[in-house]
Amino acid sequence: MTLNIGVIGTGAIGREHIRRLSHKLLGSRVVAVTDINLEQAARVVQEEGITAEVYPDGHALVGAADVQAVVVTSWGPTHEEYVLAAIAAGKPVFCEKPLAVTAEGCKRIVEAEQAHGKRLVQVGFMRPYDAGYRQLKAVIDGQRIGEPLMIHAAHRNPSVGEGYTTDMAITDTLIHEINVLAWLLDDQYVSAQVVFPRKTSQALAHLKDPQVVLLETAKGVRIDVEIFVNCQYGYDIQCEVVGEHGIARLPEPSSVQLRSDAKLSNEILVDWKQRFLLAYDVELQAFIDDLKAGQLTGPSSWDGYIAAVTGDACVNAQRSGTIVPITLPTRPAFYG
Ligand code: NAI
Ligand code: ISE
Repeated sequence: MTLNIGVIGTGAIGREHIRRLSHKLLGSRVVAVTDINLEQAARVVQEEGITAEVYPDGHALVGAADVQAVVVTSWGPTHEEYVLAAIAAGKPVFCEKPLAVTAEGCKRIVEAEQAHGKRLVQVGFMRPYDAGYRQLKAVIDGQRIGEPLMIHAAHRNPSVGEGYTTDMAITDTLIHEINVLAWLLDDQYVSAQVVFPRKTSQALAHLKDPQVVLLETAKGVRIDVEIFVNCQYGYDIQCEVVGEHGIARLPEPSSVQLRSDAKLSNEILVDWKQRFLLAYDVELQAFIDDLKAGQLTGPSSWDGYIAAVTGDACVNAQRSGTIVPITLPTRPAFYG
């Protein structure tokens, strides 16, 4: 049985997901799309060679009789509205990060989903589906380096647009490390601090870039994450776990080692589309397969809420310059 999916937002990642849901993954097809730019939506349908109806807005798409599941890839501030609409319609929904732009918004989704009585939401935290992060977790869980003591991480984008703001380094970018590092360590955060190194001349006037976020976990692990979104040279994700008797590093994406012109070089990827291509495939295939099996098991609304609570503390730390305590609520039994 093929899952009929409606996609809200046909921009960069929306088009990527439409392509994988239509031509790459097993058991799904896109039957409906929408975007506030309806011309773009129609163009994507035509260029991707799919038979999908273009709906006037997200609510019409959610209500469409042939839409069995919803994928939300519109701008972050619109996510809460559409996820709540899908829950109200009793339809499963895959929502790209962030689940909502505030912790309160995420909490409203958690409450609505619990009132519905069954999990309907998967959040687009794809890094736990990345093969490199899974290998890293296997090393940690296998006690290959002893107990983790520190993590040194970096999240580097080559550049960002003029609409990218200092707090988005947390809510739009660091949110991936917030999610994946807690998963890696099976731990949770207790405090956050943000420091600002010398600003790069490549950042627009309004943007503080780079930033270094210092996190402490309940088990006492100290984490530093460099966020540098105008690094120029490429899209570079680094993660090094320092344990009691060893160090484990996130594998570099595989690339040919070139010896030429008296140089030794490897290519560096330039954006998230390629760097996490397979992870996006795996997370969405898991969404499809879980729905067929009758139970979602991927990143939940609760994970989205916890990430937002942690993100809010980091934004507070950006603004205050102080160490901000993080108090996370207890996970309800509903979320396993
Ligand atoms: P984008 O700007 O390329 O695409 C967003 C699309 O949503 C645009 O076409 C816009 O017209 C449409 N849109 C905005 N408001 C809408 C509404 N009310 N109803 C319907 N369509 C609406 O942005 P991008 O980069 O594709 O990001 C979209 C979302 O995906 C963001 O939340 C972002 O955080 C997330 N994302 C996640 C990534 C990941 O690694 N998991 C990577 C890139 C984006
Ligand atoms: C973007 O929205 C993503 O989620 C990418 O994975 C991240 O690397 C980038 O910084 C965000 O803007």
